Amino acid sequence: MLDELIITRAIIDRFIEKFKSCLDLDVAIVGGGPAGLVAGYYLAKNNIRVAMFEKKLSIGGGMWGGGMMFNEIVVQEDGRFILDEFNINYSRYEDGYYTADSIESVSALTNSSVRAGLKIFNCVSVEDVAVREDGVAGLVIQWSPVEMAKLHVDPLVIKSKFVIDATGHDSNIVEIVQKKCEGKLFTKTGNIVGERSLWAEVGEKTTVDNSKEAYPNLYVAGMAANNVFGSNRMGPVFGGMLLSGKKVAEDIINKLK
Ligand code: 48F
Repeated sequence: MLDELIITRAIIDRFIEKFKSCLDLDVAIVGGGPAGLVAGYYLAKNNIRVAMFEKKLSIGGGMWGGGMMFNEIVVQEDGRFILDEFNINYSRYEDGYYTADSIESVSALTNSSVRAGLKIFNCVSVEDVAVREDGVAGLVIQWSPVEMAKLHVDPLVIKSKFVIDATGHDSNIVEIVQKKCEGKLFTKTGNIVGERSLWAEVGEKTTVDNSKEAYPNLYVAGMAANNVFGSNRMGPVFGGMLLSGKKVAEDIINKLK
């Protein structure tokens, strides 16, 4: 006989265990798009204490919809090994161009990163950062439905040695830091430089180069990196997003060593 109280208690207990194990992290990732997921995978695989906070119910960000809701993505030669790493099926379209089903891609990135040890909290919005003299020190989090309903409820706080802003085009976390924290960003202007119009070749390269520390203890990855450091968007080619997540994970792993 199924006991509903056991079901309820099981969910509450397990969630609280998971949540409590993520209050004091090495790395907190904001945003569950492709860049954040790949970063989370490589960090978790290297036994870094890492968790991801995603404001939506679903993980995957802008990857589900492929290009204009044609649910296929393109990955160029450079990023192909990451498709292999995540066991994503793909096929050659022309020399150097591979296509993958966007639904399978998001599912595989999510599955592999969780299995590697990444803890994902969906429906959680990051509304601010915690700061100390030496930079960002954690996240201020709130249930997304509270934010959506504009309820006046105080948030909770997660401590983290490093934060990755993987929030896509808006670079929400860097935006907050620019507005509310002391000092300048590590960009050429000291502020968010801003995204430029679409140029796939340049956007893809720079999104990897720009995946780095943008403020003490705050890293950027994916489209957020190009918004913060000022480079082009690239459209539905995803090699750069995947490589960006790997690059930022490697930078942080080196720093933690
Ligand atoms: O936008 P998104 O997929 O970012 P990405 O990993 O990838 C970009 C591509 O999807 C695409 C592209 C490729 O050519 O340009 O746009 O850089 O995922 C960002 C995620 O962050 C979440 C948001 O819901 C999305 O799933 N997010 C944004 N702000 C917050 C947040 C926040 N304040 N708190 C929690 N999650």
